[in-house]
Amino acid sequence: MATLEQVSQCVVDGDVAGVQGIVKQLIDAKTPPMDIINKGLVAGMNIVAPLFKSGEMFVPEVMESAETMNKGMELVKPLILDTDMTTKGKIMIGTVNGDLHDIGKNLLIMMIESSGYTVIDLGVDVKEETFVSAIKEHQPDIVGMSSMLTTTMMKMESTVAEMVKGGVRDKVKVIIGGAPISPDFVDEVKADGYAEDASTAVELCDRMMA
Ligand code: B1M
Repeated sequence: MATLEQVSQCVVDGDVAGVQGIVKQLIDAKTPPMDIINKGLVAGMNIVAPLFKSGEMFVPEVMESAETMNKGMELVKPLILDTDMTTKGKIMIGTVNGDLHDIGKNLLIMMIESSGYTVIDLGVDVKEETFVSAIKEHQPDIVGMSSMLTTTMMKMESTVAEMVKGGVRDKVKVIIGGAPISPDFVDEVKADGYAEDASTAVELCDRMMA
């Protein structure tokens, strides 16, 4: 019988080939999909993070862990999406200019989509001008920016400034998040809201759309 600990271990080991077999067994055994995400896949990344920080794991190994996490998510994602739901609003999300981290953003997108929003994923390393042209093209209700590096978090401010310059700032609500971001950063970059994780981001969007 497969366990959630085995899923975490696959992520830690970067076992891209093995993770889907274990996740499939858990799905067949009716394990709640959010447990597979939070207690399996994300729990594994939470083991990886301090090992990376302390130098016990290196970039190529962490990339394998990220790939393993994404492989596992592929199987769980359809289970938490309700395709018949009418959309609650349109949310555009991207990782800021210079930043390539996308695991948190992808998890965020999954949770937001599964709660009934239409999501436009701008990907990673999104330039300030790209946010602005995409707002003009898609006219989202909310724009979310993710940053994982202290060296890229100020790109949130330059992106908001570019939105002002492009005449679209007052047409959207701006929300921010990511490991180095704190609630008081909202005022600094002239955003509208902060969420510390994917679930609170959904609550924040719901409050903003109410
Ligand atoms: Co990077 N990395 N990394 N990395 N990496 C961190 C962020 C770091 C803290 C590791 C450390 O402890 N030293 C550190 C940043 C230090 C700092 O700036 N102070 C760091 C560094 C230094 C780097 C490089 C510079 C390393 C190098 O090359 N020497 C490099 C930078 C590349 C670049 O972006 N230009 C780099 C590269 C990488 C990998 C490619 C190896 C890989 C990314 C793979 C990928 O994303 N596809 C990677 C990873 C995996 C990490 C850690 C270990 C894990 C991040 C993660 O995926 N967590 C990370 C350590 C850490 O975070 N403690 C680290 C799991 C994920 C579910 O959580 O992303 O936090 P998280 O997302 C959460 C919340 O933050 C929140 O909700 C999410 C879900 O609950 N959230 C939002 C995120 N965005 C939000 C937006 C919102 C709301 C909530 O509203 C819009």
